[in-house]
Amino acid sequence: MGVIKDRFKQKADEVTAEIKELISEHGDKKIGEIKLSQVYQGMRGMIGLVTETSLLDPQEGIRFRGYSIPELQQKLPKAPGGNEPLPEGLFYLMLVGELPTEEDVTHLTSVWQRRSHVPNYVFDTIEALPITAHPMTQFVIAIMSLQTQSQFAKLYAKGMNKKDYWNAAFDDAMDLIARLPRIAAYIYRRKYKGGDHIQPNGLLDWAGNFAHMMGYEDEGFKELMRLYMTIHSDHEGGNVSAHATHLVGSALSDPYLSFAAGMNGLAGPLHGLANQEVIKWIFELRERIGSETPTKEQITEYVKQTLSEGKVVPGYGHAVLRKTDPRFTAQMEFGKKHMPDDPLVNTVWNVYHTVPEILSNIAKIKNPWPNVDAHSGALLVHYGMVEYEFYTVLFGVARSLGVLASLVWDRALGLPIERPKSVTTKALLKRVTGEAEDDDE
Ligand code: HAX
Repeated sequence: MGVIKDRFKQKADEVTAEIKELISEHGDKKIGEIKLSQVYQGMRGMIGLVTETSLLDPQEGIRFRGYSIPELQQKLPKAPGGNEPLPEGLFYLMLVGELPTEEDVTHLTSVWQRRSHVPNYVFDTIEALPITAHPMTQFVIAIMSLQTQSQFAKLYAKGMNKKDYWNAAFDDAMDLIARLPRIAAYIYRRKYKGGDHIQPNGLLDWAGNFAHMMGYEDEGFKELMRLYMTIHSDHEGGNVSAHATHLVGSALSDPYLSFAAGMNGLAGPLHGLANQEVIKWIFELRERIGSETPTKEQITEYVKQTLSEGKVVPGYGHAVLRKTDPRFTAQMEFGKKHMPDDPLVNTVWNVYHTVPEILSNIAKIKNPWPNVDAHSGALLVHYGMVEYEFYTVLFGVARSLGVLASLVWDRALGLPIERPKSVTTKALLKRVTGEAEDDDE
């Protein structure tokens, strides 16, 4: 067994014992009540699943295994000469539950390098799609074609003992994470750079190599990718991409099938696709006013028009957060350090100084503050990545770190198939009024 796998197994055994004891001592205790409105409103606030890798506080934002983003920036190993955390370190932290050493991170980089070979038929599958296909469609289909490599599926077909599920899930997760940057970079170069592909550089870290394969050699862009991959990796378990991965995995669908399900969810405009929508929305504003530097008044008018057309203001609002997303703040800090005078980045900041006041005056909107997607695109454009339809693929590569670490935990903890109870409106009515209905639900 590899070093990381060994450490994971030891930790998983400890946590399994803790959970067994917790359930046996406190299994009958109530941890909350469910209101009828929550049943209709996307189960908001309902505690219904366990995710060990990160926890989201509405006021403070995300903590990964207890660490905030600024803490991660301080404590996780960095690339030589760099300031941003290496995503390898965050993956180790989420998986093993402890901060990694420099050596652990170097080891993980080389493990992923070793596992990163993508079979040619995956590229052929991508090539079979029209070039106009959305990058997220190409990404999901490529992941599905790679599913033929699943160890979990092969071993299950042979008759795997349930005690070994975690082991096969672990190997699939590592292989998939190692290969995703190559696939994503291939899609980028195919769609936007005339199919002029770039071979991996075996000396670079996971995110640095990803930047290189997409054709971005600027050290600033590599640092951005390290930060980007870290802050987009996980946001506890209830968001659509994490929950979809977990849900599909609970049927013992292998990690490739489960992750593809999560990516289909990430491709929705209320979730990960919001990052492309933000830049599209700002580009449209610039085009409309014929200027790269919209004033506060022009932004106000544009926001009001967006709302009057029954559309959402992309990058603003959140199902759980009630303050500015610390992932937005981390990107703003990056912008202040590397590109304080960039006009698009400044527009993002002006939007930030304009939108919350307008949204706060709309009673139904629970959170007027920016989320992660409000900022990311402007940083990418600064380095020349203007093809905003590709942005959600970057998010998807990053998200693999959290949801796949969680999926390995799911199998190690022996979590069962997920199957909440659904009811009809008539059944609910009967439950709350006590009145029997004539026709059964
Ligand atoms: N602009 C306009 N209206 C908004 C809004 C926004 N930014 N945010 C919320 N609202 C509206 C909702 O559409 C909803 O209206 P209806 O009742 O008419 O349907 C109402 O306000 C109540 O919504 P809420 O309770 O405040 O928010 P939800 O938990 O239902 O939804 C969303 C959270 C993130 C989906 C929502 O804020 C939104 O659509 N934001 C814009 C899209 C976006 O940025 N998504 C990315 C979120 C972060 C993420 O997942 N990144 O990947």
